[in-house]
Amino acid sequence: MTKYELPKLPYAYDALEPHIDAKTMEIHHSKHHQAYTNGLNDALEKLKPDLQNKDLLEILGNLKKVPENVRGAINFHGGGYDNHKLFWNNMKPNGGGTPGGAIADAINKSFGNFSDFKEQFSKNTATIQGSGWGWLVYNKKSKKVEYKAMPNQTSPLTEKLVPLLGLDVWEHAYYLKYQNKRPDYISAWWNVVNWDEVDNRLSKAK
Ligand code: MN3
Repeated sequence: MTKYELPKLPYAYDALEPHIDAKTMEIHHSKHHQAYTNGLNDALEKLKPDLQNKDLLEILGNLKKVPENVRGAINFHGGGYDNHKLFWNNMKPNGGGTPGGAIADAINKSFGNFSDFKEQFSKNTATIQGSGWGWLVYNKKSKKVEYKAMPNQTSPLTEKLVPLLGLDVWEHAYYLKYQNKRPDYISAWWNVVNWDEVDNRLSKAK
């Protein structure tokens, strides 16, 4: 079986300063994401080769095929591995602003306009109870983008939704700089969103 490795960050740990501080990025990537990666490899080792060698996205999209005794671990660590991989690429230094192209059209169609989308996404993600993620996803059935809050590390893929843009609101993602002020972290995060990447993900999802 091929072991998963911690994906490299596409920028330096301090590249998202002052919005996301270097220490948080370093611990988040090198410790937390590493732990999900290790947990995923441990869980995969318990599966039979036919399932073990499947693409992770396919495994997450068909969790029922994973034997019950390993399903929880795949959901948590496999979701954690993929969510964080997405998260790093969803951000970039000097990001933010207003998106253009197909993603802008899709957001306007589903939420009315960008500012209403941003407000809804921020409010719903700020009020997630405990640990979880706020997501902008693509729903292949309705052919629309939607907002979806997910608990812990459960991937939107488990509900057949394609993740486009994710925001990690586990305390480990912001507590060093923002402490209990989750809404302040969310406001700052909009300044580092990589809209080109989100637009790319949408065109691949369609
Ligand atoms: Mn995290």
